[in-house]
Amino acid sequence: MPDRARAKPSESERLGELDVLIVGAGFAGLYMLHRLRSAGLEAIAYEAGSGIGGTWFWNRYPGARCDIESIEYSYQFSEELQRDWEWSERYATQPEILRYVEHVAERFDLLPHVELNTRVNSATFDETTGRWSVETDRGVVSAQFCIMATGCLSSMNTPDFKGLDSFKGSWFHTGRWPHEGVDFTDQRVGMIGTGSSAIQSIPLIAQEASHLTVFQRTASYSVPAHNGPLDPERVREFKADIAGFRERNSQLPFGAGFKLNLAKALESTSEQRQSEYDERWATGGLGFVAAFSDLLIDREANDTAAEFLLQKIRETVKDAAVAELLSPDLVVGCKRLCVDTGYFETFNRPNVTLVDVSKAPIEEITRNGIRANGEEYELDAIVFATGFDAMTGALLSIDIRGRGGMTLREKWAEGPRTYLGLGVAGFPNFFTITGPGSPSVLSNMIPSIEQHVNWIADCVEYMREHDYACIEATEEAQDAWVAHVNEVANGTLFPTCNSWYLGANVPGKPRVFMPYLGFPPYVQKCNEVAEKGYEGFSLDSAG
Ligand code: N01
Repeated sequence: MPDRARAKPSESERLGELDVLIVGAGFAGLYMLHRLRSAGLEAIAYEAGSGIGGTWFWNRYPGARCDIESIEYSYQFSEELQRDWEWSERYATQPEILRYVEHVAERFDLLPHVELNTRVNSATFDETTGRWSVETDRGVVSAQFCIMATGCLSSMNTPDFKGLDSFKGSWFHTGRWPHEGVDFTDQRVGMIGTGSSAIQSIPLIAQEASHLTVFQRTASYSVPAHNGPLDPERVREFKADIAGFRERNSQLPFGAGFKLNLAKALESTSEQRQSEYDERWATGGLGFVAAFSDLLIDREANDTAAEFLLQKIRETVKDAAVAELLSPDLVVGCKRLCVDTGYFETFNRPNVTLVDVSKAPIEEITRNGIRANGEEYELDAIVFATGFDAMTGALLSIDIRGRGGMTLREKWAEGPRTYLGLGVAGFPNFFTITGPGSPSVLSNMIPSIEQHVNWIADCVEYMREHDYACIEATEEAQDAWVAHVNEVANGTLFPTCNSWYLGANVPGKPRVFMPYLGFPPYVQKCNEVAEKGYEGFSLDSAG
């Protein structure tokens, strides 16, 4: 994409003042822009990257693809767009998703309203004017509303390993992969991490590198993707009933078309369980967690799924000691289940070594490689597949100040607190798209994004129609929502392991379960709030 940003005066420079400033031009920021501009508002999106696409702009590591099926991981706001666009594979690759985002931006003429290469450093609410003053590395702009479309997994987690500066080889983070790609031919590569990004890239890097050493702190469960060309019959069925397909999926707990089995594992016979798990394994994908309705609620039920997955590891990995190390001792689904193509098989290759760093952390990065368990592993390149400061990292990297100069960092010192993952008490006219406290990462992200964007755009239009200048979540509504989010999570097995859903992967981050579990009840709640004149928010005709 050409760097247009510096070629012409920016829209903000021309306009001086905006109705809405959107931070981020990924799936969320772009659709927000479309909705607001269609409603006649002056809105622009500031994007730190040199291109649009957010997650799909940055995550270009080998094997990067979505773990939600392509026909579901797409916008539904335009019937024509859904009809016209043809996905090529069951799970789309990063380049294909990026092409899709770029197509959408061009089709709906969004690019002139995106300021690329523009990082937002601070956003301050001015109580006298009732407007946000937003400072970027290119100047200051004023807007009535500030909308954060900063993504849930966009702020990288790069652990502070001692000695990284001394490493004489090259190093990369999966979340900021070089656009020109990396050639690992004849290189000794070290990979730190075994989450989704690592599991997708390990099989491909192992084929290229002379040797791959994987440093594993926590083993992950993974199910096969069984990826391949998209079945034309499936596409035909989808296009024959797009609205029905979307509506049915929106009624499912994760807002994604995982075939839900209402039976309980503990009330089924071992033959029924085996048959259900076999079928899910043969189908592949995240739908495995919907095999029984008690899997994510009852530890004993979950153990039956764990045993099935552990058996698959033992059957696949030839070296029993390596298979044992690759076997998680966790609740299935508690950390995000991974979806792979040939991950466990890769450990049968003679050029792949697994190093257990669960009992003692990596000691240091040396000039020549990585020292762990008292041994130095010589490497030419290191890949950090160490994930993200999820859900709050990108928001808190900006100096956001609400009423009384209170910063969001201070407000969230004990963990994020929001009303519906949409608004924050003390921060008027400020919205977060798929913020903490909304289904977000525990749902199909694109429908969740669209639902949030539609809700916010409807709210802004409602305010205009009713001459309101200012909207703000109340502390009471926020407290009640936070309590409810926790109550729902505590009724499940999700809070029982050290996942990034809890912030447990980032040292010092408060341990708070951030996503809301249950897409359909969440949507219902948001609709009710809007129908009741934005219940739980205070609305004012002056700032
Ligand atoms: O990150 P992760 P990710 N020393 O946090 C390890 C989405 N996504 O980028 O588990 C040693 O899952 C860490 O160990 P531990 C998806 O939602 C989707 O892989 O903390 N190791 C872990 O093994 C996913 O869940 C797709 O003990 C260290 C790994 O690094 C989310 O993004 C693809 C360490 C990080 O795993 C994040 O996935 C990719 C240390 N100091 C991502 N610090 C698809 O759509 C961290 N680790 C398929």
